[in-house]
Amino acid sequence: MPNILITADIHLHSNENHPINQCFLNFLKQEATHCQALYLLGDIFEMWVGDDIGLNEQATIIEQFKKLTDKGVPIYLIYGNRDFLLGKAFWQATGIQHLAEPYLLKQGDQQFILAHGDHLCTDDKAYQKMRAWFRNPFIQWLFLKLPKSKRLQIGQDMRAKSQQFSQNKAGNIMDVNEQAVDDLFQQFPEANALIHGHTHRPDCHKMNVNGQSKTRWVLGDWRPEADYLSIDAKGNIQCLNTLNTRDQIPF
Ligand SMILES: [Mn+2]
Repeated sequence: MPNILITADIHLHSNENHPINQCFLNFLKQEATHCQALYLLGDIFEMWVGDDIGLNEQATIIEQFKKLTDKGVPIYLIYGNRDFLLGKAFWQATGIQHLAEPYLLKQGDQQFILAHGDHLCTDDKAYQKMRAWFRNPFIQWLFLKLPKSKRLQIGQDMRAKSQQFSQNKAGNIMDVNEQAVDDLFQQFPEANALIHGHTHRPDCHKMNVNGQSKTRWVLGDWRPEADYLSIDAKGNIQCLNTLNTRDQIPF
């Protein structure tokens, strides 16, 4: 039986010819073609300021998603902090299904909590405030009423600001908060592992919650290694990478 594949934080560029886009396209055409299901844990796109813009810019990737779902490969997506405006036209064009986070995935005897991961970074108070604001449906509705050029401008400004803030903030503030992770495991006591992205700190952390050993898998951002997790029918999980993108992807 084919495996479940999970990845996150591709941050696909608006230019389709960008090496990261080509690398992800190859992943969809090769590794993902025979999988049981593909789970995308947010920030698949670097910026998404409306389906009317994104579906055009990302036409090649969209078409490949559609080919896969038409072929019977289910694809599921959790919003990231950059692509939470993916809307109805996107789901229709791709056949991808949206999952609310946290999502509990069951495979074999194992259960996995899936999330983008940004809501676990509770030490970054300013970010959490901003997140609540942008996730407000009324704010989103207003934003999507703006002309394309204005939305692109705002998106680019926010991107630049976020890069600037990240450089000035202490590293630990932008990582997940241990208590928040602990709370999430308490909420899903049957889960053996948590899988998330967002922090771009790929790792496999072992921890103890109420005397039980748990694992926290953190997916990287495909720079330089195009990481993904593969879960077999029994629920065994392993980290793989499709290729080393070190020489291809400008930082
Ligand atoms: Mn993110």
